[in-house]
Amino acid sequence: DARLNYQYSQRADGLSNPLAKALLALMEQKQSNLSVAVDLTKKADILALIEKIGPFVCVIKTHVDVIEDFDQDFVQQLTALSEKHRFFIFEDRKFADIGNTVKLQYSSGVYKIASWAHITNCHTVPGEGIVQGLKEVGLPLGRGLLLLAEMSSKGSLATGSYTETTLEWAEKHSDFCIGFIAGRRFPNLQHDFITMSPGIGLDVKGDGMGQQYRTPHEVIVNCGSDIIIVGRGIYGAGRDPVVEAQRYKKAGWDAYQERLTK
Ligand code: 5FU
Repeated sequence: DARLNYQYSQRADGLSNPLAKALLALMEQKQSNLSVAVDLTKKADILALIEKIGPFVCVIKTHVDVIEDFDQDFVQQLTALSEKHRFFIFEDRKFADIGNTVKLQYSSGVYKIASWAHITNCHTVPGEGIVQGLKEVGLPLGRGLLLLAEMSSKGSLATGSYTETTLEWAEKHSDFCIGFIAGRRFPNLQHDFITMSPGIGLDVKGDGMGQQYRTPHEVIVNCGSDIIIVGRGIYGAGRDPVVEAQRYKKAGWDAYQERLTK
């Protein structure tokens, strides 16, 4: 796959979605392929963490349904931080229902995810209609979708023909699908896609609840992924998030540089 040796910014031509192009350009500008998963439950804690690590990331990944005091002000402050520090917002919602329902879940309710999240994702277990439903809402707003082609957790059922069919739907909806959540790059696809990999850790191998960690080098150099997603490795107990964000940013970027010269 020749595109493994392309710079991120050179890959923009292979993707039609404008948000995907902007993300690839930003990664090159900020020299960051680091996405941080900010899985904290208090609005103030999340915003304070993002204020500190924002300069080092290309994407901030949220789970807004775990925030105890979520409100519209959180969205405004998060959006302001994304403009100040220049990162994209990825709500890791993992939609998993029929097209009509996910349209409502994406656009409406308490969270109104489509109104502020540049990127969201979905499972493909309900069939292709989930992509169609999300696309009806997200494409006119300039959003991008990641399909969960694989998961990092032990025993995941997203393998084999499930993963293969997921790739087909991404190809078919490449105007809206910007890439995959997966542990590796998928070869021989017609379009280019951005691969984002969770389950990244430099110090530990797992969390005792099924999470499995691999290093930035392993996923980016050996497996061809594009963006590392790191959560507790950055903000976990006893860690200095600024030190860790810089450490993971460097590990991710060094791995990418190594891949370019392979
Ligand atoms: F799709 C996935 C997956 O396959 N594995 C994950 O771990 C998503 N995740 C998310 O990445 C998960 O919901 C957390 O938000 C984050 C990983 O956090 P950690 O603290 O680095 O384990």
